[in-house]
Amino acid sequence: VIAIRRFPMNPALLVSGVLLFGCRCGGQAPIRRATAPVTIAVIDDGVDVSHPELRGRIAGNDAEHPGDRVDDDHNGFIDDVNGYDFLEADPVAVPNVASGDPSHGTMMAIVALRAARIATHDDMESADLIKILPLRVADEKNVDAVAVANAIHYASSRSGHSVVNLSIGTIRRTLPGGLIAAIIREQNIVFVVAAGNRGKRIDEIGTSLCRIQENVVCVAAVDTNDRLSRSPKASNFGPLVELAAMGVDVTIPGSNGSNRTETGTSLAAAYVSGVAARVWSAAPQLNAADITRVLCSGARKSHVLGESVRCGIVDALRSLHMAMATSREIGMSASSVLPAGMQ
Ligand SMILES: [Ca+2]
Ligand SMILES: [Ca+2]
Repeated sequence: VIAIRRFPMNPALLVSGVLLFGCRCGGQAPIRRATAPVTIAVIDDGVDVSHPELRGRIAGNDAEHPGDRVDDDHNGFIDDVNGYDFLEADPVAVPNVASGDPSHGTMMAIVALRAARIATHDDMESADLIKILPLRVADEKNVDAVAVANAIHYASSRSGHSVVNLSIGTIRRTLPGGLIAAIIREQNIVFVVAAGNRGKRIDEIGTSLCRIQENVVCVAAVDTNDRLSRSPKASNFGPLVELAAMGVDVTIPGSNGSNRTETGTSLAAAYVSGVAARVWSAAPQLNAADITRVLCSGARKSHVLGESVRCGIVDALRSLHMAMATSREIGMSASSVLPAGMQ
């Protein structure tokens, strides 16, 4: 358990609208509430914005009037009120699914929002600050790397902090230079990338986005016993993978009321995206690099998982507490010095 000391209220933090809450660590501690909006851009195969769990949780665009085929906010995208479809150059980023089953992107959105809320026992008011931005770049078969780069650029143009969820697996053949550049360019975004489901060491896969270290958090999938997911969705692993998160037999609600279970590193990445957004929302003074650091330093070590990932299993509360401590350092000394033990 991370000890959080009580400390005097800092006027600098009050000015920024952030109140520090004490922590009764070890019990149902009052944790720092979400205070700032954070967007989770789901760069995927589209999100069903009418899914019961996503109603009211989509990052809108008030400056854009829907359905009039006019780019009201002059951002280059017509009628982009619920994200954008970069595959079809269309305002409607909904997936092509005929059945009631949620698309991959819809599942990512649901898992991310649940992680943001449940991991910290949030009230709805806090949860409401975290919203999904659907950006479609893939159909059922292929990911369009150019569309991904464009979607990243679009996400960066939105106000407030952004987490980008990239549960799109490895790119075939080679990693496009344009996509790498698009990620590295956006140092104010936390990118959360799925490690992939081939059961391999990431450093042996030349085309993995996890090879980009800068501002990318790579996530492996584990079950409730901290074991990496197994075939046919065997989690990749290795020193280039920072975190592991729950990604085995995750219950996903369909839009028609039925449930199904899913396994894979995509789900684990979405979980971490939700946690990252929640932590950032409570500590908006932190930058993207700070958030990736507190996710890593707050991660739980597991003897079962061992050295399969670099930092451990994502732990929302511990990371939140570390973010608080880091915010305090920033507020008091105007520097981003991290407490001892962080990296
Ligand atoms: Ca527009
Ligand atoms: Ca319009």
